[in-house]
Parts: sequence; structure tokens; C-alpha cells
Amino acid sequence: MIETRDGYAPQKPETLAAYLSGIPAVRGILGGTPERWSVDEVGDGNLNLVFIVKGPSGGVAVKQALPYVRLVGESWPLPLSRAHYEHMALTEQARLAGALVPEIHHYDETLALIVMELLEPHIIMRRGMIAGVQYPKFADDISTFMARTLCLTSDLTLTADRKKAMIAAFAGNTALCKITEDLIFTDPYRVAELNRWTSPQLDPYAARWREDGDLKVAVSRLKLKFLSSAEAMLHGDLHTGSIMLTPEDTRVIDPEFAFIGPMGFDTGAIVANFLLNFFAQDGHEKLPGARDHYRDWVLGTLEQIIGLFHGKFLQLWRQNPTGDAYPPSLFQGAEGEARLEIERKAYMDRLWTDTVGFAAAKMIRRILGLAHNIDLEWIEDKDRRATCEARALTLARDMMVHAERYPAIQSVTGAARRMRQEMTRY
Ligand code: SR1
Ligand code: MG
Repeated sequence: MIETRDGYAPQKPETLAAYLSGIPAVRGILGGTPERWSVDEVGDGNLNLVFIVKGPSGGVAVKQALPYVRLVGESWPLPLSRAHYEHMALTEQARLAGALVPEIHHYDETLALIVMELLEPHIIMRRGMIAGVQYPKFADDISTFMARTLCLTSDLTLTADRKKAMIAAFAGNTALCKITEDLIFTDPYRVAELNRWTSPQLDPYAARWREDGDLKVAVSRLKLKFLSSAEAMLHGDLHTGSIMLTPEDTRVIDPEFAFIGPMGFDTGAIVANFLLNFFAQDGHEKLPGARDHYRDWVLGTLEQIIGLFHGKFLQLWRQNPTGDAYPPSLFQGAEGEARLEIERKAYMDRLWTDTVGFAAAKMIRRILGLAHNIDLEWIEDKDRRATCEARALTLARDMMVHAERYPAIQSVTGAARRMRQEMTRY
């Protein structure tokens, strides 16, 4: 059933200007009177309405939840409460990672609507990477975002009561988690009405993935971890479509899938989307080899991200021994500290193994499931696209079933390079 709520109505450009004129802070940013404001609906995501509103002195972005999945239509209802979780996550992320998220100007719980900073001249990162744009600050920024939002909301640094309060606060975001549980961990491995892939080229891959017992066990283990490991507050959908940036400034947007889950789900999202973009470059280069330099940037940046994340996370853990896990009283003196340092290394190794598995799941879902990436979708020649996708699928399967073969990010990037060279056609 489509949710209804007293006072809720999806906004249109005409109604939105009148609504915003009643909010002094927003009126002040836009300047002038509502008749002089331009309002454009620009949403191209899967779920929501997004408006850009500009006035004589400034602009704002407005995001409003619809009571259904925009990509599919009213046949797939979705609760408006996702705006509540998004607002809560944005507030928490702003506390932890400051300028790496957009500023919120206004939140309306009834309208499920958030008015936030207009990010200009930022673009969605996925579009920049398809065009071959390099972002020299990105590795530093996203590694800071992930290290701070994950480490500082985990039991490594939080007391148990604060951690449990956080679990309780996000526990109701079940509908959004259910989307992930179905679309990432289940549907690509079974016959599902909404699955799609580059057909007929990838028909044999889709059939094999549905019959692969080892793969289905591996993805089910990851699903169990997603369902049951309340490690830290996740963004929950940290792909390159959830990042707006310029070469100088990075902002992470759209945390409506936020909940308390396994950290590797967020770190894996970044790995997956960089690998998908790496494989997609063959479909976008005008001449063979024209994007070699960019491919190097993509994989080099991914290596930097993971290396920086590792160092920053450990530093935060060492500097904030305030969590109820690993009580300092158990690790006193030089010997205790040395023992704890060995354990920290083991913890980071486990997190990396999770990252590899979740990255693989996120690559497969974007090729065999409902929601695809424009990195690959925009490759018009279906044979070329299928070759890019087959390489990504084959690497992802190996990463998921044999995560132990990928003990470091360099083993992943090396395998991606080899896969591209050795698999010449789907
Ligand atoms: C029906 S929603 C499909 C996907 O869009 C979002 O960006 C999430 O990735 C979700 O899985
Ligand atoms: Mg989104």
C-alpha cells in the first residue's frame, strides 16, 4: 500500500516556491521574492524527487521522498520515513566528518523533505569518472569520511550504551535494508522479475551465476553479515553516484540507506564502483589505449584510498580508546599495548576480507540485477559493453568465492589489470 500522511504531498515547482518562502533561513539564502526564483526538478536517482531552486542571491537543493520507488513506480511502495533516517545520518556525518557532507538548511518530517546546500559547480562523481576527470583530493577525502564515520560509531570508540542507542535510532530503516538484502544479496542469483542484463550476450553468465553453488553460499554468508553485524553507522549506499565533487572539494550525499551494519559494506562499495569504472573505460575510449592513463589513475587512486583508510582508521582507534570493546585495563603496559596492536592488525585484516566480499556482491548486482551503473549502461555497443561486464563479473566471482586470494588492494588491482588483458571477449 502506498503510504499516506496528513500534510504530505509530493512537491511540484509551483508549490515548492511557496513552501520555501515560508522558511526565513531559506528565503534569506535565495533572496528576492518567490516569483523571481527558478525551480527545476532534476532527480535522476532511483528513489526521490530532487529540486534545484535558485534566487537572486543564492540557491538550495531540495530532496523529497516519494511513497514509492521512482525507478519502478507505484507498484513498489516505499516508506517516507527514509527521509528521517537520511536526515539523522547527515546530521551524524556532519558531526563526524564536517565539510565532507552538504549543509542542511531545513528539515520537514511531515513532507519527508530536506533543504540543503546547493553544491555548485560539483557534479556526480560517476559522471566525472565516465568523462575521464581526475580528482586529486578524493583519496584523502573519502578515506577520512570512511575512517571517521565508521571507527567513531563503532564499539572500538563508543561506550555500549551510546552504541546501543545508535542501533535503536536506525533500527526502523528496515524497508531500505530490505532493498539491499533483495537486490544485492539475493535477486542476481535467482530468477527475479526485475533482473536485467546485456542480453543475449550475457545470458550464459546470468544462467551460470544462478547455478553456482559456491557463489550462492559465499553471497549468503555476506548477506548474513549484513543482516546481523551491527558494527558501525553505515552510509549504506556509498557508490560514486552518492558523491558530488570538484577536483578541490568532495561531498558525500544521499545516506538514506543508513543503518548500523558491517563496515566492509561501505568500504566495499567504493572498491566495487572504482573497479566497475575501470572496466567500463574500454567502452568509453575513442581509440584503444586512449584511456590508459585514466585507468592508471582509477586503480592508483583506489590503492591510495584503501591505504589511507587503513592508516586513518588505526590512528583513530589508537587515539580514542574509549569504546567498551578492548578495555584499556586489559592491555596495560608495553606488553599489553603490543598485544593490542597485533589484534588491531587482525581486525583490519578481517575488515579487508569483508571489503573484498561486499565489493564483489556490489559489482555483480550492477550487472545482473535491477539497478545498473551508467558507467556501463552508457556504452552503446552491446558487444563492447558485454566484454567490460564479463570481465567485471568474472573478477567479482573470484573475489567473492576466494577472498583469501586477495590479501591486499594491490592483489585486487593487479587481478583487474590481468582480467582486462586476458579476457578479450565476453
Ligand atoms: C530500487 S532502489 C535501487 C538502488 O538504488 C539505490 O541507489 C540503491 O543502490 C538501491 O539498491
Ligand atoms: Mg541514492
